Amino acid sequence: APDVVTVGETMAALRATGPVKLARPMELSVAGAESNVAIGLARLGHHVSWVGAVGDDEFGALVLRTLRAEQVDVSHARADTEGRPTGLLVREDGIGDLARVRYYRAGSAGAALRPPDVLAALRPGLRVLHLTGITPALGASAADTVLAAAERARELGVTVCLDVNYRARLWSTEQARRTLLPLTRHSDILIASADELHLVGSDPSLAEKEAVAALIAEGRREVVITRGGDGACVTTAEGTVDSGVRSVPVRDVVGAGDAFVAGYLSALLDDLDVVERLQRATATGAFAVATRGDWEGLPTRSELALLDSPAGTTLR
Ligand code: KDG
Repeated sequence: APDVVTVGETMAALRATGPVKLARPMELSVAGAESNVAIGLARLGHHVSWVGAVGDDEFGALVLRTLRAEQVDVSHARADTEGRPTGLLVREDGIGDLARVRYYRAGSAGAALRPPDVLAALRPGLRVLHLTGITPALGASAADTVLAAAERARELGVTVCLDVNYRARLWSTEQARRTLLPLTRHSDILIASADELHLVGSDPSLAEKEAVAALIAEGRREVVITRGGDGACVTTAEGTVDSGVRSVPVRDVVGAGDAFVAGYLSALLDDLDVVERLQRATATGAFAVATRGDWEGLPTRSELALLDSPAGTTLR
């Protein structure tokens, strides 16, 4: 039985090595914030189930095959029977580490997620339900599904983790706030960047410190604020802990947040304390940043320690 369930849309991902309009070659992979977390957890040896819908098409087969190969349980995933396609994401690499992402996911199978899809996967004994603010942005049915999942998990005593992950291409801040506020009230662990706090706090005008304190006062168990290359901090009722910074050569920052979450939840599942959770999270985040692709470079458990080898080490 899985320790973690996550629910979301996973798309086919095309990555161009330059402007698409110049017909550069593209690499095909898969992308989805929640499945990135699932892969990260599975690589670290945890039992994790991804719930979602794909099209009854080759991209859908690619998504399911990839997740299966990564030891992610897909027994609650389904292929759409009404002709909706698998969503697509196109990414163009720009100058340095700047990248542009475009979605082709309106009307996709993954956006047509319904509450029964995920409710069947939530069983007593499950430890964590991981959600992001991307899935509820896909439409009313997906938003209902995510909220229903959070409510059921709560009833079962399952820890609910919500990564805000605001995507401006999918919805406005007003829409996001309206949908994410009720979802936040069902979450135990809230993960956000400082500039996302106004989407999940009951008083959007509060500064970071006060906003975090208010979230804790309203019943969130842990509020994790991520700061990209500057690390992260966690606030609980006991106080705030800072991660410190890990410097790695930056190759590709997309997926770093998901890798961070995977490390954080992995350490939580291992019953490690907040300091150790942050340590593992910054380590897995660093792996994602230092390697190409959203999830391809995520570490296995034995690879975690490699980050501490001296620069230029060759393993033979
Ligand atoms: O977190 C990385 C994601 O941005 C990527 O995998 C695609 O889920 C995705 C999204 O909607 O942006």
